[in-house]
Amino acid sequence: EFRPRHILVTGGAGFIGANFAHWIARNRPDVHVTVIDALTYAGKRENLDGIPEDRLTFVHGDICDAVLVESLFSRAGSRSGVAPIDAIVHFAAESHNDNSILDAAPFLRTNVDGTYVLLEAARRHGIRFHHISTDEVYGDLELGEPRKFTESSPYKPSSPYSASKAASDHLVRAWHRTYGVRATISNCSNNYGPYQHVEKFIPRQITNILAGIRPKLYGQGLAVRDWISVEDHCSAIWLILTRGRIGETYLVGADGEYSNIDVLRMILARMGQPADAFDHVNDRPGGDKRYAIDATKIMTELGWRPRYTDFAEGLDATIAWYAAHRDWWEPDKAATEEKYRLQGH
Ligand code: NAD
Ligand code: TDX
Repeated sequence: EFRPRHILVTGGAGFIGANFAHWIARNRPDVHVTVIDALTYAGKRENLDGIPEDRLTFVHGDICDAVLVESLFSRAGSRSGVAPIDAIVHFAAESHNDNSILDAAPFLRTNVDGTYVLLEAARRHGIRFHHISTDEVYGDLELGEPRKFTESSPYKPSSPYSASKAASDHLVRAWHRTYGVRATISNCSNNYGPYQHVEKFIPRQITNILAGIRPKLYGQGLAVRDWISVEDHCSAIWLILTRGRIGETYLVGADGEYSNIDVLRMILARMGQPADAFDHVNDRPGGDKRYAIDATKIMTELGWRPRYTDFAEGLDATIAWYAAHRDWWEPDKAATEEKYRLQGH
C-alpha cells in the first residue's frame, strides 16, 4: 500500500477537487495537501474554507506554467516541516461540454498541455500520479441497451471536451509505459454534490428554481447519465491512489442511471414545483445519448463500495446545500444564464 504524505491536488478549488481536499482533511489528517489552481470562472478559493490552515497550502497558478509547477517541488515552494510532495492527483481541467463547443482552445491548453507539464514533473521527481478522467472518453451508448462501459471499451470521444480528456488519458498511459511514471487513471461518471458550478445540469435546475427562472431541458430530455455522489468518487480516488495497480485504469460509477427528464421531474417534485414547470431548449450539438459504468473492477479488485446510493436523498441534500449557499452561487448565475441564452440553451 502506498501511503502518501503530501499530495499536490491540481484544480482543488473546483467542484470535485475541493470535495477531495475536504475528504482528505476529514479522513486522512496525516496528509498535507497543496492545491494549485488558476481560479478560472470555475474555481473559488473559498471552496477550501474550513480546511485547517496547517494542512493546506494554496498556490494560485496555472498547471501549464512548468516553472511554477517545478518550484512547488523545491524547498522554497514547500513549507518547512511538511514532507516533500510524493503524489499528484490531477483534477484541473476545463470541464464543461457546452463551453468546449463554443471555444475549444482552453480545453486543449489546460487538459492536454497542462497534463503534459504535470506528467513531466512526476517523471522528474519519480512520484505517484493519479489522473482524474471521465467516462465520456468512451463516447456514448444506445438508450435501453444492456451494455455498459468497461475498462476495455474503445476510446470514441464525441465533443471537444471529451476528445481533450481522451488525449490526456493517452498521455498518461504513454508516460507510464515509456518513462515508467507510476500512474493510474480513473474514469468516473457524472458527479453531483456541493460546490458544483451552476452551469452543470443539476445545480443549474436547482438554482433556476431558487432564482425564479424556469428549468431548462435540452431536447426531449431522454439522454441518460449515470449519477454518483462526489463523496463516493472521492473514496474511490483515495483507494486507487493508495492501493491501485500501477499502470491500470479503473472505472468509477454507482449504478445511478436516470434520464435527464426523470432527474428534472425529481427536482421539481422535491422543490414543490408543478411537473411541467420547465422549458424545452436546444439540444447539445453531437450530445451523447447515454453513459453507464460497469464498476466491477474497482469493486472486486479494491473492494470499493459506494455509500450514497439513494439518489433521491442525494438530491435533497444537494437542494438543501444550494438553498443554504446563495452567496456562493448568486454571483455566477446571471452571466451563466446569459451565455446559455445566446446558445439557445
Ligand atoms: P470544475 O470545472 O468544477 O473545476 C476545475 C478546476 O480546475 C477549477 O477550480 C479551475 O479553476 C481549475 N483550472 C482550470 N484550468 C486550470 C489551469 N490551467 N491551471 C490550474 N487550474 C486550472 O471541474 P470538476 O467538475 O471538478 O472536474 C474535475 C475533474 O474531474 C476534471 O478533470 C473532469 O474532467 C473530471 N470529471 C468530472 C466529472 C463531473 O461530473 N464533474 C466526471 C468525471 C470526471
Ligand atoms: O441546462 C441543462 N439542461 C440539460 O438538459 C444542462 C446544463 C444540461 N442538460 C443535459 C445535457 C446532458 O445530457 O443534461 C445532461 C448533463 O449535462 P452536464 O451537466 O453538462 O454534464 P455532461 O455533459 O454529462 O458532463 C458531465 O459529466 C462528465 C461533466 O460536466 C463532465 O466534466 C464529466 O466529464
